[in-house]
Amino acid sequence: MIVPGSLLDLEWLRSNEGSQILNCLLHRNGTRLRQFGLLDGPQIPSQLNVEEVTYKVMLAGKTGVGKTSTVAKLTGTDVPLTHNETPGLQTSNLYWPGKIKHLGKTVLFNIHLFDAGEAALKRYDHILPACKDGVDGILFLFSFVDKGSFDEIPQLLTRLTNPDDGVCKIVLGTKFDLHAHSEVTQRDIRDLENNWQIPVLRIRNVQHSQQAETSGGGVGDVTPVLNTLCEHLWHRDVVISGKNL
Ligand SMILES: Nc1nc2c(ncn2[C@@H]2O[C@H](COP(=O)(O)OP(=O)(O)OP(=O)(O)O)[C@@H](O)[C@H]2O)c(=O)[nH]1
Ligand SMILES: [Mg+2]
Repeated sequence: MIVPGSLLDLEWLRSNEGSQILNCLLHRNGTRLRQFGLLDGPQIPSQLNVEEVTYKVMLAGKTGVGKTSTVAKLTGTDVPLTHNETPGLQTSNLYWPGKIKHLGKTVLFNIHLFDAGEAALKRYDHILPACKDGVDGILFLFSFVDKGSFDEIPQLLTRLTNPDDGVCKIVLGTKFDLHAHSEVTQRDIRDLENNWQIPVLRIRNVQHSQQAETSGGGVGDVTPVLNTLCEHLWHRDVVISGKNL
């Protein structure tokens, strides 16, 4: 497993250059990422010399675990308050910047998220191949308040990936705001990380306004998840291209 901060400079986002680029990606109030259309990507001043890289990432996990809510939280849209099964396949994209330490290069990660409802995946055979085709990374989701969803993760890992496929794999525990009622222990998480050599992250998919009241809110909530995802996607490219770190 790679050490956080070994490839991406995690402090860089707070630098002048980092915050200038981040501001181009955020809403004016600075609390969430902005949506961009197909033909109107972020306008980053050309003198900042930013290279854009595109990745496809799918979300997997039991129904109701929070895949659609996680996409909303990460992309800066409204998190659904109730569970509506995702009907088929939904795609969204987000931009997140990073500074590659060993190259001193600034990169804009353009991440396409593929979110399929679990019921639709079971009902239609063609959805899973569409998600897996050319996929660079998979986020495996479980909910802290549903042990069953955690116990399904190894099965999902075996079903969707193999150790040599080069796909970047990250496990994400949702509903961490309800951790007082958690059915998943720290030990369960440590064992999963050690057995599969995969990082396990945590996310609270609560509305930005709710979150702001409790813990400062804003884009800071999603920064650790996005940094880790980008760092692992970049690491995968480094491994695939056989370059030394
Ligand atoms: N408190 C809390 N609720 C959450 C969190 N994430 C998701 N939820 C709630 O969990 C329910 C299900 O979330 P969805 O995102 O629709 O679940 P899904 O995995 O997309 O489900 P399918 O589309 O059926 O596969 C919704 O009521 C969300 O509001 C979280 O981090 N905290
Ligand atoms: Mg859904």
